[in-house]
Amino acid sequence: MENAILVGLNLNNDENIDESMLELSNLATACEVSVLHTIIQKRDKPTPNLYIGKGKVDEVLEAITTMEADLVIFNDELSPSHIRNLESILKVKVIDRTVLILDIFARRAKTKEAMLQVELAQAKYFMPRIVGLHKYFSRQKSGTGSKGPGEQQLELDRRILKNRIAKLKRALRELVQIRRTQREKRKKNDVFTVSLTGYTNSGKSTLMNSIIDFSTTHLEQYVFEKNLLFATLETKTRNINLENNHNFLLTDTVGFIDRLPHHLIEAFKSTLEEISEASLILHVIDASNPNYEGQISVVEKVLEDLGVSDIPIIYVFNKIDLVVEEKVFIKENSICISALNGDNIEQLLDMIDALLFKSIIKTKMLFPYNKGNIYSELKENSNVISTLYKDDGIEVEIELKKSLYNKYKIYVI
Ligand SMILES: Nc1nc2c(ncn2[C@@H]2O[C@H](COP(=O)(O)OP(=O)(O)OP(=O)(O)O)[C@@H](O)[C@H]2O)c(=O)[nH]1
Ligand SMILES: [Mg+2]
Repeated sequence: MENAILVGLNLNNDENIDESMLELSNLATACEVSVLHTIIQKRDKPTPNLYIGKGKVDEVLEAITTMEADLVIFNDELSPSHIRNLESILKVKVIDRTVLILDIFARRAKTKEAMLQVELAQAKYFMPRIVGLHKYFSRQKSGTGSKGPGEQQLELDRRILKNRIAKLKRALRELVQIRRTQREKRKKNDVFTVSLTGYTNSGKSTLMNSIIDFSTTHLEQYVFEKNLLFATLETKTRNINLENNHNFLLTDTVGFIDRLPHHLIEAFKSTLEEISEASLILHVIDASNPNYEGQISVVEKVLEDLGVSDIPIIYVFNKIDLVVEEKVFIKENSICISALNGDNIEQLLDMIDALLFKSIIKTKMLFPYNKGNIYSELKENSNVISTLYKDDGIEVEIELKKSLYNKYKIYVI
């Protein structure tokens, strides 16, 4: 177990700095690092050599000595030269928030795709830092940040890491192709998809399970939920069937965090494509978090980076059971729920239903027997409520999308 001092720079009097340091501490705990002390410095901008002021570095050094720390973790991504300069004075390993996040992702990745994605992000992060790493990997063979692209590769030179990056990209491209094909198939079937998105630990997976409970088919498997940062890395899709026989696919995926490393966003783009292709997004918010508004902004910024626009969003204020003080959640298209105890899930499903199926038309049609193929097509793509075999053809009561309605409206009776 490593013992760490946390260091944060409070730029421009950020009122959320304490929350941000608490989050860093949680990230450290998730990496099995024990946090001894937190040091914050107020400044307008980082210093060119040491990131924080020289006096503050002395304070950190003193804390390291008196508390016997063997690791210093900065709340922001440090440049390779900042790390080098700080390590030469502090004489212990210096890492940053990015390394912690990458480390957690590496610990959590289970599927081949997630492992490749994380390794790619790590390799890209370590690429410009490889010289410094040689130094401390020869000194210390384990610990946070070293579960990197693997010590093996780090012993090798930049060129080999570069080849590895190219190889990872190739392997990922193949997997992405498989995922795309699956999605295309779904699209052809004209099924709506709803994507769960939000800050990590906001309750996305719990909500998914809660919605599965309300689904009439009861056949779908639950997903993993836990009080853990980044409990979910792999995308999971489940079929949800509502009481009125409307159905849609619900997708759960990786959560976001403040200062999510851009290499990770890049590497996870293929996974996150699911979000950008959804018919509807449920933005799940931990309403009990004091900084829930800041978290909403982080998520909205990542969605923007992913090029998500024009997709309707429902703001789902979750964990409302934990909210004691009066708070007003003003956002249009929003709802307060508790995914844990099932409060307001039915109302949320009504909202989803109304948004998804608003352009759906309910009608009666009659298909002559020689047009049986159209009937078969519609049976696959629409919701056939009842079928009657009459002398002059097949009479159906049906709910279908506007486009299909327009195509076949000559059969309407
Ligand atoms: N009190 C309360 N706790 C909740 C609620 N919803 C989720 N939680 C808890 O919050 C924690 C995180 O829940 P998850 O569903 O795993 O969160 P997530 O958004 O999927 O998190 P990641 O996959 O890590 O991004 C778990 O301990 C849940 O039990 C809620 O409505 N009320
Ligand atoms: Mg989850």
